[in-house]
Order: sequence, then structure tokens, then C-alpha cells
Amino acid sequence: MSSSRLRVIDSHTEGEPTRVVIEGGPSLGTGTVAEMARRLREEHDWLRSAVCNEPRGHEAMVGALLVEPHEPGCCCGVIFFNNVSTLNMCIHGTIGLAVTLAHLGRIGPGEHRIDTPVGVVVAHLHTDGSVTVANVPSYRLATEVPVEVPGWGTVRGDISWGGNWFFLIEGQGPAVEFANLEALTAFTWSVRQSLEAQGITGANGMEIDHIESFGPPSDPKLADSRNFVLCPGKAYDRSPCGTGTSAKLASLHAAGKLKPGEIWRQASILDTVFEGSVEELPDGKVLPRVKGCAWVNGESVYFFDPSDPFRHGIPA
Ligand code: PYC
Repeated sequence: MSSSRLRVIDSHTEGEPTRVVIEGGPSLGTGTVAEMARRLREEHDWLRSAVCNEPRGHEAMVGALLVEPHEPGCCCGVIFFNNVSTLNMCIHGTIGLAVTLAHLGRIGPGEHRIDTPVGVVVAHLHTDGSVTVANVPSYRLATEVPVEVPGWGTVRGDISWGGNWFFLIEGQGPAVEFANLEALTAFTWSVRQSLEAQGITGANGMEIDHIESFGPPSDPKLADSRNFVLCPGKAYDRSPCGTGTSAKLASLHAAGKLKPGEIWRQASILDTVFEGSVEELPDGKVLPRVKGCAWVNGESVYFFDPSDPFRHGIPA
């Protein structure tokens, strides 16, 4: 059943929007944040669609619902979602959430544990307003995995976990430039469909729902690499994608190309930059840290007039 009102705060992180629902969300009961995310998907999908889809949202919008944390010592729990479903994790969204909570006076500079469906992350709000997120443990599952892509032949990539599953491609497909947005979208969408058709998955059969293509940076003084990230709902990430940057860091580390503590600067297709590094964990995984900036840029109250056919959004 939908609410009569929702209050949201908008921000963008290096170009990618985050819309935090701060009042009016449904009660998702108790349990882990993963269980609450399942209830959001199965019983309250109207909220996701009302917040992210047109007419209030658009294809790139990422929503964030604040929930009670399950893990000890967390300031909040959060469920991220987009135009098609919930997300396992979202770093640009966590940076946006931290800046939003600071805007509301609910947190100040320092470290804040945040409970998510895939584990606890730590957002460090710096005094200059930037935010570093210590992500969930990340790793490369497989490298040089071939997938047959119609029109493109054999495309090879790494399968890595950075809080979401990514297929990472380097130097194949259209050049990673803003002028090629449409071609990059078509290419990465074909890769995603081919992975699915050929039964290529992340661990435990989890779908690889983010495709990331890398090319050289526009300026080596700005970044080490530029990416194009296709999100699950076919929108491209306007930011360098924090979970995608984490997956890249895990892949680089596994390939012996990134030492612990070394800084990797990942530019987005818009040339905005996240800085990342890894810490080695005893189990062979890495703990990525990703730093970026977000700006609060709006606040709204949503109404749900029963006569409005699109009060719950237009399905994407
Ligand atoms: O920054 O992790 C991220 C992200 C995931 C999807 C969109 N942004």
C-alpha cells in the first residue's frame, strides 16, 4: 500500500544522482538489511518506481531508503534502488547519503558505519565535505573470460565483485569517449545479454548486472583510466561508479598491478574522478576505499493522488 506523502533529498555524486527518502517510507519489519531489501522488492516496489521512474525520476536516478540497521554500531541502514530493482550496494549513493545526513545535521565529520544488504560499509566524512567509503571485501573471481558477442566476436573480461558483480573490459568495443555514449550503451548491453545467454555469472550464480569498459584517460594528469559503466536498467553511470572502481581495484591488485595503499584515479565518462586504494585482507580479498564528492541540490515532498495514473511512476 502506498504512502500519502514522501519527503526526499536529492544530491549528485560526481554527476550521478542520489535521492534519499527521509520520511514516509514503508515499514520493512525487522531482520537484516538484505531481508528488508527483499521485502521492499516483493511488497513495496511502488516506492522504488515512484522515486526513480518518470515523471519524478529518470533512468539514471538511484534511490536510497533509510532503514533500521541490523549490525551493531551503525548510524543507519540503507537500501539502494534504481529504475528496475534494488541494488546490492552503491558507493556514489553512500557518498550522497553521507552528505545528505550531514546536510540534515544527523552526522558530522568522522567515520560512520552504514549497514547495507551486502555488509557494513564505513563512510568517512572529511572536514572539506569529501567522503571516503571503505567498501565490502572485494575480489577478482575470474580473468580473461571469453564471451561471444554478436557483431563483436569474442570479448574477454574479468569478473570481479566490488559490492555488485562487474564484467570488466579493456581496449575492446567503441572507444571510451563521451561522443560514443550510444555505441558504448549498445556494446555493453550486448555483452550483458551475451553473458546471461551463455550462463556466465558471478559467484553462486549471481547475475553480472554491471558492465564496465575502460580506456585511457583524457589527460594522464586527471586520472589513470576512464570508464563507461552500464547499470542494470541500461543507464550509464555519470560518476566513475564506486562499486565498479572497487571491482577494478580488486582486478588490478589480483594482476599484481596495484600495491596496497597505492592510489588509482578512476575517471568517469564525464571526466569526474574517484580516488581508490586497497588494503589486503587475510583471506586474499581486498578492502577497497573510494573517495569522491557529492552536492545536495534539492528537496521535495511527493504526493500520491489516487486519480493520478502515474503516481507510482511509469515502469522502465
Ligand atoms: O557508485 O557504486 C556505485 C554505483 C552503482 C550503481 C550506480 N553507481
